[in-house]
Formats: sequence, C-alpha cells, structure tokens
Amino acid sequence: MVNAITCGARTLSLSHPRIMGVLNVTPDSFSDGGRLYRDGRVDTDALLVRAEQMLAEGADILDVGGESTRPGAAAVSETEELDRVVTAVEALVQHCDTIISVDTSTPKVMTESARCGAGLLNDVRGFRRPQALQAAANTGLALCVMHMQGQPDTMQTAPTYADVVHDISEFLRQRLADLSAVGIDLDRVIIDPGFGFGKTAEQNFELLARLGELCTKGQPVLVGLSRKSMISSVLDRPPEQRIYASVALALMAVERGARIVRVHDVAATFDALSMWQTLSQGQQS
Ligand code: 7PJ
Repeated sequence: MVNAITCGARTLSLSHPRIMGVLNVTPDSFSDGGRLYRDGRVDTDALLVRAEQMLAEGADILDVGGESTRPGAAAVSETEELDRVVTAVEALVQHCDTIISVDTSTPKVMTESARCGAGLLNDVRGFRRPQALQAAANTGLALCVMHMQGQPDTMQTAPTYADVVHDISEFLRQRLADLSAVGIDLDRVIIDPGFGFGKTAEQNFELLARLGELCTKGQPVLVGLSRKSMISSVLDRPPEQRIYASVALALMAVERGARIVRVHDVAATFDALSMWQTLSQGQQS
C-alpha cells in the first residue's frame, strides 16, 4: 500500500486520513452555489478567505473546480474554465502553503494548472477526453482517476451495472493500465469510485458498504460523498443541511479504507476523523 504520494513539489503522507476541501469557482455549483464567483468572475478575495478557513480547520488539499458537473449544468467553454482555474490556482499557490488540486477534464487546463504550481489533477472523467492522458502524463503531477458511467447531463438516467463494485474495479484497473502505458508512475495515482456519477442511491450505498473491496487494490482511494444526493434518498434535506450525514458517510468510508475524503465541511469532518484516528491508533498498539 502506498504510504505517501508526491504531488508536484510537495509530498502528502497517507499515514492517516486526509481531507480535501472543495473550492468551486463556478456560478452554478449544486452544493455551495457560486459564493466564490461573482459578477462573471472568480472572487479572489472570497476564495482566499475560504481557503485559509479550510486550512485552519484541517484541510490538507484544496480542490479547485471551474466546471460544474451537476446534472443539467451549462457547459463551460475551455477559455472560460481556463480563466477561472488559472485565476484561482495562481492566487492559492501564492498565498496558501498547501497542495492545490484541480478538478478538471480539460487537457489545456491540466497543463496550465501544472505551470501555475498545482500538485494534483483530479478528473471526474478519468482522463478519457482526447489528449487528457498525455497532458496529465506530461505534467508529472499526482492524478486522481475517478469512475463515472455516462456523461454528467444524462448519467443519472437508469445507470446499470452487472455488479457495481466489480464493474467499477474493472474500469479503474483498465484506466491504471492505460495510465501506465503512457509512462505514468502508478505511485502517483489515486483512485475514486465516483459516488453519484452514474449511480442510483442504492448503487451508491452498496458501493460504500463494499468499499473495502476497492481499497485493497494498492492505490490510495479518495471518496467524495459530501452533501451528495444519495443523502436525500434517506433524509429530505437541501445540500446545506446534509453536513451531519456527510460526516457520517466520510467516517464510514475511512473505516472501510478510504485515505482521502473530498468535503465541503472541513471542520466537522476533521473532528470526526480525529476521533477515528485516535481509536484506530489505540487498536494498533
Ligand atoms: C467528486 C469530484 C468526487 C472526485 C465532484 C460534488 C460534485 N472529484 N468532483 N470525487 N465530485 N475525485 O462535489 O458533489 O466524488 S463534483
């Protein structure tokens, strides 16, 4: 099992669970809608305030996204995404002493993010767009490869699997082979089953229940469960009232072997994971 991951100039130890804080620089994010984006541009001051707050609360990585993948979200042009992401990454790299991750599927955005000092490329499409694999390989950065069935606008229309865990494992295994074939060192690669991306609530819960089966593949596993709609299949709550449920899901994922959790609510998650860590250390000794 990989115990640390090189993210550009920085190294992230995975000896304990890590927190990735979400920074959406989009006008139309489903969960924290547009607070870092105002009057048609990234609000850099608000972004840095939020980033500093997340770091103070215990975030280890900050994940910047300039494209909303919410079902039905408007498509963003490459120029627009590039402008949002570069503005945000430049500001964050200059002011924050941490690993900056970029949530993108766009090859040009990958290349430019690396040039600006990002440490991790996080692609919900698993580097499947034309040229994405090569662009990612050329950066030399750490990569997070996520599973998604279908495309964001239609992915929730009757997703089907023979066996959700097996099918996702197989997809990820094939992607790792493809990454390796273009020369990417798999020690720099994180895998993610992609909760909510082409999965029914039932499939998401089965995936979580059986997450341990994915966590034994050798690659560190990252999960994004924060405020997702699988919660609303159980509790009728709008995204901003899904914090307690999100913390519970993050904890269950870590208990099953996830090493990094991608969250909107860093403080709450940090406290919960600190308790988990204390207990798990006690069990080892
Ligand atoms: C995920 C993500 C996730 C990774 C989003 C949302 C939708 N990246 N980007 N994993 N989700 N790696 O935050 O609800 O689950 S955007």
